[in-house]
Amino acid sequence: MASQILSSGLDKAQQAMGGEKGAKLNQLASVTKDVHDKNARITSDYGVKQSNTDDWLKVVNEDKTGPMLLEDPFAREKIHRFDHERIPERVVHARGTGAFGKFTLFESAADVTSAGVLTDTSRETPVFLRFSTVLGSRGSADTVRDVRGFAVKFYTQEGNWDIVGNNIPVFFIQDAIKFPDVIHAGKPEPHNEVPQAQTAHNNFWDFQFMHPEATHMFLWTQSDRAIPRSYRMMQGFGVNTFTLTNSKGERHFVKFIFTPELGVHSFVWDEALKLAGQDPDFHRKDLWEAIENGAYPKWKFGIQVIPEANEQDFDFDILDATKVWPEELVPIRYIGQLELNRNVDEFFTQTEQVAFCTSHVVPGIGFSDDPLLQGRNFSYFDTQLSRLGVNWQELPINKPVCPVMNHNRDGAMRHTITKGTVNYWPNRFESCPPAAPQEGAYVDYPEKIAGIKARMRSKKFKEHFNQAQLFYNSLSPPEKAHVVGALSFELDHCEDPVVYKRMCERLTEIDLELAQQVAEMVGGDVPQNASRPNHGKKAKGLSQMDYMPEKPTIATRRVAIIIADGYNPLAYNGVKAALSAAGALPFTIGPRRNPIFAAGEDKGSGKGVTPDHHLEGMRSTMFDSVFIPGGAKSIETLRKNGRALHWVREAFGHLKAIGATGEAVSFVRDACQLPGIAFSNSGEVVSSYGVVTAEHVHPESFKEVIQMAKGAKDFI
Ligand code: HDD
Repeated sequence: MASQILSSGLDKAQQAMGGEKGAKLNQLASVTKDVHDKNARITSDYGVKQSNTDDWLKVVNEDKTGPMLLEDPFAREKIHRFDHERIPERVVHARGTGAFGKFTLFESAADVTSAGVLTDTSRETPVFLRFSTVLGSRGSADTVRDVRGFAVKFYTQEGNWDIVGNNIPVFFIQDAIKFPDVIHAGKPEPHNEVPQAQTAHNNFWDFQFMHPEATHMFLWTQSDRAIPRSYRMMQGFGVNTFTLTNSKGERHFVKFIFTPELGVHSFVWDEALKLAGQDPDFHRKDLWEAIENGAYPKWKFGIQVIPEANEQDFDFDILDATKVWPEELVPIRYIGQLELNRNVDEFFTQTEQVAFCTSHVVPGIGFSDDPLLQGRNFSYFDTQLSRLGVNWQELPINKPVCPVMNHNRDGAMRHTITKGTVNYWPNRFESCPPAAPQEGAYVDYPEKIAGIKARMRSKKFKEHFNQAQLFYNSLSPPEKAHVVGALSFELDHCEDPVVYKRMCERLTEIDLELAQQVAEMVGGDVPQNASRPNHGKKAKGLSQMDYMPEKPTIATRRVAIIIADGYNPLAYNGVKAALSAAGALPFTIGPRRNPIFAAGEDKGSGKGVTPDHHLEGMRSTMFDSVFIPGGAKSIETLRKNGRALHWVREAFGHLKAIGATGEAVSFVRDACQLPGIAFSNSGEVVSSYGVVTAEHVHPESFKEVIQMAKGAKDFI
């Protein structure tokens, strides 16, 4: 039976990965049990089979009622286990989701590092990636405005390497000692625990004003980057400056970057707000759905490298985590690919128990004196001790795939049984000695340090606004408008005039027009002069418009097709087939989730189409695009349905691609009610403002709908 359990745990992806390349999944399979195993029976935790787990043992009278017996070991075990099911949630990044995958290299970085994972192009390194929001509790909504965590565990042959990154390349603070302050200020306020998973409150913005160093980062959080459409459509950044050392012992400073194959895309704010209530698990489900459908998300992995000798060549400090390294100065060298291809088997033991440490690096990779990183290196290990206990690295999801052996022992929940009579080094048997460098031991870089003990920052750390301006200037006009909207929303939620008025002043350090627009909206004093001139410089790679996919694609995009009885089957079937062929996910939506009949289809003998959902069950926000086929009777019904009308209007307001044929053209025109849009009124296919209409069903119209749906928001 044991081998059956093992092999049933080996799914297709794992078998495909095979051998050494499937090292992590094979390891996990050895501790995986299958609840669907036909031979499985309920036992107590101590292994005794149980006949009834529904009724507590009682002393019963003839009516079968009576007091329960404390004696019942099974009932007590079940309740006691339940009482202790929860562990502390992460103090930040509590809400998240994860998946397995692989990391491959297409170019060796042997010129800058000796790390096997970055030099051996024949390797397939297993990975686990956990995405998260930062401020919300474990049960909070996915789509809130927040930074997203992007934490990758590489199970390398030389030990685990963790990149604990975010989807934004900079951070709020420069020194780790400020971390508790920035998090306290962002989390719900202490007196009433309000608001949940929001930065739209007094304390957060008070902190931002008190810390000019946060200016660059808060601007990123007010941009579209903080409301991603999908975890699959955002970048990942290691943020901190690490180092790479090559086999000659030469050291380089490095930043790590992941760029998604699908491009970088976001919601509009209204969508994100609504989805937080309509589908709080939207991102979690989106990732799960894509992987289950075989649409494996992929990121290009890049490094930005600065030789040690060039550390002082820049007008910012390259160890300052509130700064990016502009690509014009330090190009990104893309050398690898990360792919996610397998969902977890169990959320708690995998996604919840996975634990990352910035301090976990492998030979060839090291730290820098980045004061945020140095503090992080202390914090992560420490937090795992309170969250998971001292033996957290023995948990299956955290366990390295290479051998682990040392003289660390004991502690709560120790699993490994280490045989032998000594638990210290050196010992008379010379058992378990340290490794030599040629055996792959980690070699510390012999950095020369001389200095005085002081609580200080370097001079360059004190400049806070140049890159905030650089970021703002690099945004496209719609992105800038979104920043104005976001700041206006957030500061409107601050009741204390001291907070919002000061923040309006702070914005004059970035851009006068930005400050004026926001001040006007939120009740600040509208400034007449900038605190400093905007230098006007721009850099590439900061606007997310720079990350449109190389090949525009509709793959994995969710498209709603709305029909009612009497719809035109030619248009419905044609668009549905075209969407599926292009890798999109079409969902049929009708007034009911019972068969809907096409024009000319006899209700008595016809089978009809059973919609995936009904109009009350879903909302336009859950889809990227909407198509409505014609059919006089169908459109007559939809015209009377407020939900259908609102669907089209809302989708248009959210800049989504909308397609309509035949009678649906006038329906969409009436729903959108915007004079500027052109509609088809004869045989032609017309595309206007993301709305594609065709009076006649025509293969061209399907193509055009798909083309438009590939990027309506970006296109508009
Ligand atoms: Fe952190 C979790 C990312 C600064 C202390 N952090 C955590 C996670 C991510 C980040 C993605 C979730 C990991 C997971 O999925 O389990 N943190 C960052 C980035 C930072 C950063 C990109 C800036 C460059 N963090 C930072 C500082 C400190 C911490 C300066 C403390 C001095 N972070 C923690 C933590 C957490 C954490 C308290 C909570 C749960 C955990 O570590 O495992 O230790």
